[in-house]
Amino acid sequence: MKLLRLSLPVLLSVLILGYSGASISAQKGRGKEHVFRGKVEKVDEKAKTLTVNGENVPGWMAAMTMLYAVDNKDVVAKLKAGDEITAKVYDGDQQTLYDVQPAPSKTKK
Ligand SMILES: [Cu+2]
Repeated sequence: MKLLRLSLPVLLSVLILGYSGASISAQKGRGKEHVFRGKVEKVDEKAKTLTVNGENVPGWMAAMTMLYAVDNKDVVAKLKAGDEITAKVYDGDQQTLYDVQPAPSKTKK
C-alpha cells in the first residue's frame, strides 16, 4: 500500500524531531559547551567575522568551512588566514565562536 509505505517514515521522523526538539528547549540559556578547533581561512575585519575550516565537533557540527561571528570582536584584528584557533561553541548557536584563542599549529615540525 503506497500511502502506508510513505507515511510510516514520515511519522517516525516527526516523532524523532519532536523528541530532540523537546530536549533542546528543556535546557536553560546556553546549550552544552563544546571545544572547537579550526584553521582560519579568511578574516573580515570590517564585518568582524571569520571563515574557519573547523574540525568535526561531535554533537555540534561536522567538519566544514564556514563563516562565524565572534563574541569578542577585538580578536578578529589579531588573526590572519592560516592561523589555528580554538574556541568554545554552544548547542543552539552554530554561528558564533566564543573565547577564540590562537592555537599552536599542528603542522609545525
Ligand atoms: Cu557549519
